[in-house]
Order: sequence, then structure tokens, then C-alpha cells
Amino acid sequence: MIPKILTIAGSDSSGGAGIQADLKTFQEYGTFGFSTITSFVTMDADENWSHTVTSLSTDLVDKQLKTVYAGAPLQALKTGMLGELDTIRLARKYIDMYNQKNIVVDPVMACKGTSELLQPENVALMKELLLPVATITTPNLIEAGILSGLGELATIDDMKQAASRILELGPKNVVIKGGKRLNTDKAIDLFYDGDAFLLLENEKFETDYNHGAGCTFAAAITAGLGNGLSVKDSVLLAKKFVAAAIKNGLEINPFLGHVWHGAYNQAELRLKKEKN
Ligand code: PXL
Repeated sequence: MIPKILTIAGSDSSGGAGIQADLKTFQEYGTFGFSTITSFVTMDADENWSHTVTSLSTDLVDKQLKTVYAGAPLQALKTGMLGELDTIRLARKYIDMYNQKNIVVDPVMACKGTSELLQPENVALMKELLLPVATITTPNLIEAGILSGLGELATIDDMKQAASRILELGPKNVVIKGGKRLNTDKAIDLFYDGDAFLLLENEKFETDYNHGAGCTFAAAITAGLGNGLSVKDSVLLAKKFVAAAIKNGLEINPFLGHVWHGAYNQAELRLKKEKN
């Protein structure tokens, strides 16, 4: 049976992040992707590529969720950019109504290129309604600083402290993405399941073509869970998947470059096969 999995997120028409990243990643994992679009992110080339987020009406979000859940159960769910407060409430309503398991909460608070954070009340509601039912949450350094209440995180020890605090909010696991912001030679993420801290290290690639990396990582974890992997194995495979996507990133236009979601299967594994 092909696992059916859902993303509730924003649309990134430029194709790197959001719903587009999620569905491409789900496909690469051999799962069947469903979507509920919460908002549209548009970018203006005439305004130095500034981002605008336009939310969909709650009614339309509700209709999409009704469509999605009308069929057989879904093996996993990812939430990304959620827009309106009522969208967060709806997400929780459907999670409860259908007893949804394997929930990945990517606590998206801003897009790269925007300094506009999600409204504080949005973060508060996500903490109240989504983190307590999350299998795992995947904040970046900034989001982890906000969720934990610790502010700026600069070291691995800071990340460990933040991970402990975030777990107190209810998710079963957390992975904090150190990414490029952490001042280390390697790209380091920290995984914590309440028992032990696990540092995930990768080469830091000299590329700015990394738009969509965060969404892709969370989508890969979701698809791993949907495929029946353990949380830890899903995170470890997702790290490899996103590393390949970043390494094979591509220029999209003069303003930005994206990760390539197909890289792990279509570049990395193919290259290995060609060598044999
Ligand atoms: O990377 C955060 C993000 C999430 N969701 C959508 C986005 C972005 C950033 O551009 O467009 C839809």
C-alpha cells in the first residue's frame, strides 16, 4: 500500500518551499501526497523580491480538509505556514476528529527574505493546540529561541537547553536546525527525544541556493514516518535527503536559488549506480 500523507501549508509559487517542497518530497519518498493550502506567498521582482503572504479564508481551508479526510486514513501529517488563527484551530479539529498520528509540526514563523514574524498570538496558539499533539517539531534556531523563550541561541549548549524546554510544551521529539546561522564548521542539527541528545553533522556547502531547505527537511521526516520508519530513522534519512537537495541546489532567478528536491534519488543515487 502506498502511504497517504498530508501537508497543511502555504503555497510558494517559486517552487522551492511550502506546499511545493512538501509534495515534491513526498513523491521522492514513494508516498502519495495530499494538500491543504492555507496561504499564498508571492514575491515581487519589481520590489527587490519582497514577499507578501495572503491567507485563504477559513471556510476554504475547512473545505480542503474535508476533502482530504473524506477517504481512507492518512499515515502522516505535516503542518507548515498556517496563516490564520482559525486555520490552526481547524488543523487541531481534524487531527482529533480522525485520530491523526505521525504529526510533524514545522513551526514556520517567517520566510527567508521577510523579517515579518508570525503574529505572537499565532505562535501562542500553535504552542497550545499543535505542539502537544506533535510527534516531532522542527524549529530553526530563531524559532527554537522563540518557542523555548530563551531568545538568541548561539551554541550547542543553548540548543540543548532550548530542546529540553520545547519538549516541555508537549511534542514527543524535537529537532533544532542549526543550519548556516550556527557558528560552526559543520551544519549541525540537534535531535532530542527526551532521553538523549543526538548531534547530526553534515558538511556545510558553499551555496546560497538553499531556499526551501527547512520545509524539505520537515517534509522528508513526515514521509519517513508515513513509510513506517521510526522517528530517529526518519530524521537521519531526512538529513541525508536535504543535504543532497542543498548540494544540488539551482539558481531560480537573479534573486534566489532553491534546493532541488529530486537530488537524493535522481542525482546522488544515480551517480552511485553509474560508478558501479
Ligand atoms: O521557508 C518558510 C516558508 C514556508 N512556507 C512557505 C514559504 C516559505 C518561505 O518562502 O514560501 C509557503
